[in-house]
Amino acid sequence: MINKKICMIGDFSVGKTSLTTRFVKNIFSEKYLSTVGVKVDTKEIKVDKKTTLKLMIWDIAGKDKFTTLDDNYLRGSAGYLLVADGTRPQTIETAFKLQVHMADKFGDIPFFMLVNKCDLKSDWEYSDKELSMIKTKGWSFFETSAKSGENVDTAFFELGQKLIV
Ligand code: G3D
Ligand code: MG
Repeated sequence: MINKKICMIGDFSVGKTSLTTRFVKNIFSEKYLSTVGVKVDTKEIKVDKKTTLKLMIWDIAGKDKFTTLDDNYLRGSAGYLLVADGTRPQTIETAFKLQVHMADKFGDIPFFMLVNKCDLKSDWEYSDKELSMIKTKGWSFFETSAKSGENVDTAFFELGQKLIV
Protein backbone atom coordinates (compact mmCIF):
# COMPACT_ATOMS: atom_id res chain seq x y z
CA MET A 1 0.00 0.00 0.00
CA ILE A 2 1.33 3.38 -0.98
CA ASN A 3 0.37 6.33 1.21
CA LYS A 4 0.06 9.77 -0.35
CA LYS A 5 -0.87 13.03 1.28
CA ILE A 6 -2.95 15.49 -0.70
CA CYS A 7 -4.32 18.86 0.35
CA MET A 8 -7.51 20.73 -0.36
CA ILE A 9 -6.57 24.29 -1.24
CA GLY A 10 -8.78 27.26 -2.02
CA ASP A 11 -10.63 30.26 -0.68
CA PHE A 12 -13.15 29.84 2.16
CA SER A 13 -16.54 28.32 1.34
CA VAL A 14 -15.58 27.09 -2.12
CA GLY A 15 -16.46 23.52 -1.11
CA LYS A 16 -13.19 21.92 0.02
CA THR A 17 -14.82 20.11 2.92
CA SER A 18 -17.93 19.18 0.95
CA LEU A 19 -15.89 17.70 -1.89
CA THR A 20 -13.80 15.69 0.56
CA THR A 21 -16.87 14.42 2.38
CA ARG A 22 -18.55 13.55 -0.89
CA PHE A 23 -15.54 11.60 -2.07
CA VAL A 24 -14.80 9.82 1.18
CA LYS A 25 -18.31 9.02 2.30
CA ASN A 26 -20.26 9.71 -0.85
CA ILE A 27 -22.63 12.07 0.88
CA PHE A 28 -23.37 15.75 0.70
CA SER A 29 -24.31 17.36 3.95
CA GLU A 30 -25.75 20.84 3.93
CA LYS A 31 -24.90 21.02 7.60
CA TYR A 32 -21.29 20.02 7.96
CA LEU A 33 -20.19 20.29 11.58
CA SER A 34 -17.09 22.40 11.63
CA THR A 35 -14.35 21.82 14.13
CA VAL A 36 -11.05 23.55 14.60
CA GLY A 37 -7.77 22.54 13.11
CA VAL A 38 -7.19 20.11 10.31
CA LYS A 39 -9.28 17.13 9.34
CA VAL A 40 -7.56 14.20 7.72
CA ASP A 41 -9.69 11.70 5.84
CA THR A 42 -8.35 8.63 4.14
CA LYS A 43 -9.60 6.68 1.20
CA GLU A 44 -8.10 3.86 -0.77
CA ILE A 45 -8.25 3.99 -4.53
CA LYS A 46 -7.19 1.41 -7.04
CA VAL A 47 -5.16 3.25 -9.63
CA ASP A 48 -4.34 0.22 -11.75
CA LYS A 49 -4.48 -3.57 -11.56
CA LYS A 50 -1.54 -3.79 -9.21
CA THR A 51 -1.55 -0.53 -7.34
CA THR A 52 -3.75 0.61 -4.50
CA LEU A 53 -3.14 4.05 -3.15
CA LYS A 54 -4.18 5.29 0.25
CA LEU A 55 -4.99 8.96 -0.12
CA MET A 56 -4.69 11.02 3.02
CA ILE A 57 -6.79 14.06 2.35
CA TRP A 58 -5.93 17.09 4.45
CA ASP A 59 -8.65 19.65 4.84
CA ILE A 60 -8.66 22.75 7.01
CA ALA A 61 -11.68 22.34 9.23
CA GLY A 62 -14.12 25.10 10.00
CA LYS A 63 -14.91 28.40 8.35
CA ASP A 64 -11.36 29.21 7.45
CA LYS A 65 -10.16 32.32 5.73
CA PHE A 66 -7.80 30.31 3.67
CA THR A 67 -6.32 33.05 1.55
CA THR A 68 -2.80 32.53 2.83
CA LEU A 69 -1.23 29.14 3.18
CA ASP A 70 0.25 27.61 6.29
CA ASP A 71 3.32 25.67 5.25
CA ASN A 72 3.00 23.31 8.23
CA TYR A 73 -0.27 22.16 6.77
CA LEU A 74 1.17 21.69 3.31
CA ARG A 75 4.44 19.96 4.12
CA GLY A 76 4.77 16.48 2.67
CA SER A 77 1.99 16.86 0.12
CA ALA A 78 2.34 14.74 -2.98
CA GLY A 79 -0.33 16.76 -4.75
CA TYR A 80 -3.34 18.97 -4.22
CA LEU A 81 -6.73 20.01 -5.45
CA LEU A 82 -7.03 23.72 -6.10
CA VAL A 83 -10.68 24.58 -5.56
CA ALA A 84 -12.65 27.63 -6.67
CA ASP A 85 -16.37 28.42 -6.58
CA GLY A 86 -18.00 29.08 -9.94
CA THR A 87 -20.49 31.47 -8.36
CA ARG A 88 -17.69 33.70 -7.02
CA PRO A 89 -15.08 34.68 -9.66
CA GLN A 90 -12.79 36.21 -7.04
CA THR A 91 -12.17 32.70 -5.70
CA ILE A 92 -10.53 31.89 -9.01
CA GLU A 93 -8.15 34.81 -8.51
CA THR A 94 -7.42 33.45 -5.03
CA ALA A 95 -6.70 30.03 -6.54
CA PHE A 96 -4.20 31.58 -8.95
CA LYS A 97 -2.37 33.20 -6.04
CA LEU A 98 -2.38 30.05 -3.93
CA GLN A 99 -0.96 28.04 -6.83
CA VAL A 100 1.93 30.49 -7.18
CA HIS A 101 2.68 30.00 -3.50
CA MET A 102 2.59 26.22 -3.91
CA ALA A 103 4.90 26.28 -6.91
CA ASP A 104 7.36 28.58 -5.07
CA LYS A 105 7.47 26.43 -1.97
CA PHE A 106 7.07 22.92 -3.27
CA GLY A 107 7.97 23.03 -6.93
CA ASP A 108 6.12 21.21 -9.62
CA ILE A 109 3.83 18.82 -7.74
CA PRO A 110 0.67 17.47 -9.42
CA PHE A 111 -2.61 19.31 -8.98
CA PHE A 112 -5.98 19.80 -10.59
CA MET A 113 -8.05 22.93 -10.56
CA LEU A 114 -11.67 22.35 -9.62
CA VAL A 115 -14.34 24.91 -10.36
CA ASN A 116 -16.97 23.72 -7.92
CA LYS A 117 -20.74 24.17 -7.51
CA CYS A 118 -21.53 23.34 -11.14
CA ASP A 119 -25.03 22.34 -10.01
CA LEU A 120 -25.58 26.10 -9.64
CA LYS A 121 -24.54 26.89 -13.18
CA SER A 122 -27.39 29.33 -13.66
CA ASP A 123 -25.72 31.42 -10.91
CA TRP A 124 -22.23 31.02 -12.22
CA GLU A 125 -20.49 34.26 -12.78
CA TYR A 126 -17.24 32.96 -13.97
CA SER A 127 -17.03 33.85 -17.57
CA ASP A 128 -15.00 33.10 -20.64
CA LYS A 129 -12.40 35.48 -19.24
CA GLU A 130 -11.60 33.32 -16.21
CA LEU A 131 -11.99 30.16 -18.23
CA SER A 132 -9.49 31.28 -20.82
CA MET A 133 -7.10 32.34 -18.05
CA ILE A 134 -7.17 28.81 -16.69
CA LYS A 135 -6.69 27.39 -20.17
CA THR A 136 -3.83 29.77 -20.91
CA LYS A 137 -2.03 28.42 -17.89
CA GLY A 138 -2.36 24.97 -19.42
CA TRP A 139 -3.92 23.55 -16.26
CA SER A 140 -6.09 20.48 -16.18
CA PHE A 141 -9.39 21.38 -14.62
CA PHE A 142 -12.79 19.92 -13.85
CA GLU A 143 -16.13 21.48 -13.19
CA THR A 144 -17.40 19.70 -10.09
CA SER A 145 -20.34 19.57 -7.75
CA ALA A 146 -20.09 18.25 -4.22
CA LYS A 147 -23.87 18.40 -4.20
CA SER A 148 -24.62 16.24 -7.25
CA GLY A 149 -21.31 14.41 -7.14
CA GLU A 150 -20.43 15.40 -10.69
CA ASN A 151 -16.75 14.79 -11.46
CA VAL A 152 -15.82 14.41 -7.79
CA ASP A 153 -14.57 10.82 -7.94
CA THR A 154 -12.94 11.55 -11.29
CA ALA A 155 -10.96 14.47 -9.88
CA PHE A 156 -9.56 12.55 -6.91
CA PHE A 157 -8.93 9.48 -9.03
CA GLU A 158 -7.07 11.36 -11.75
CA LEU A 159 -4.98 13.16 -9.15
CA GLY A 160 -4.19 9.78 -7.59
CA GLN A 161 -3.01 8.51 -10.95
CA LYS A 162 -0.71 11.47 -11.37
CA LEU A 163 0.90 10.67 -8.03
CA ILE A 164 2.23 7.29 -9.05
CA VAL A 165 3.85 8.13 -12.38
P1 G3D B 1 -14.95 25.10 2.44
O1 G3D B 1 -14.60 23.82 3.16
O2 G3D B 1 -14.13 25.30 1.21
O3 G3D B 1 -14.91 26.30 3.32
P2 G3D B 1 -17.62 24.03 2.45
O4 G3D B 1 -16.45 24.95 1.89
O5 G3D B 1 -17.43 22.63 1.96
O6 G3D B 1 -17.79 24.23 3.90
O7 G3D B 1 -18.86 24.60 1.64
C1 G3D B 1 -19.25 25.95 1.79
C2 G3D B 1 -20.71 26.09 1.44
O8 G3D B 1 -20.92 25.75 0.06
C3 G3D B 1 -21.64 25.15 2.22
O9 G3D B 1 -22.88 25.80 2.34
C4 G3D B 1 -21.81 23.97 1.30
O10 G3D B 1 -22.97 23.26 1.53
C5 G3D B 1 -21.84 24.65 -0.06
N1 G3D B 1 -21.36 23.82 -1.16
C6 G3D B 1 -20.17 23.16 -1.24
N2 G3D B 1 -20.06 22.52 -2.42
C7 G3D B 1 -21.21 22.76 -3.10
C8 G3D B 1 -21.71 22.37 -4.38
O11 G3D B 1 -21.07 21.67 -5.17
N3 G3D B 1 -22.94 22.85 -4.73
C9 G3D B 1 -23.67 23.65 -3.92
N4 G3D B 1 -24.86 24.06 -4.36
N5 G3D B 1 -23.23 24.04 -2.69
C10 G3D B 1 -22.03 23.60 -2.30
P3 G3D B 1 -23.36 26.49 3.73
O12 G3D B 1 -24.68 27.08 3.35
O13 G3D B 1 -23.44 25.39 4.72
O14 G3D B 1 -22.32 27.51 4.06
MG1 MG C 1 -13.94 23.52 5.10
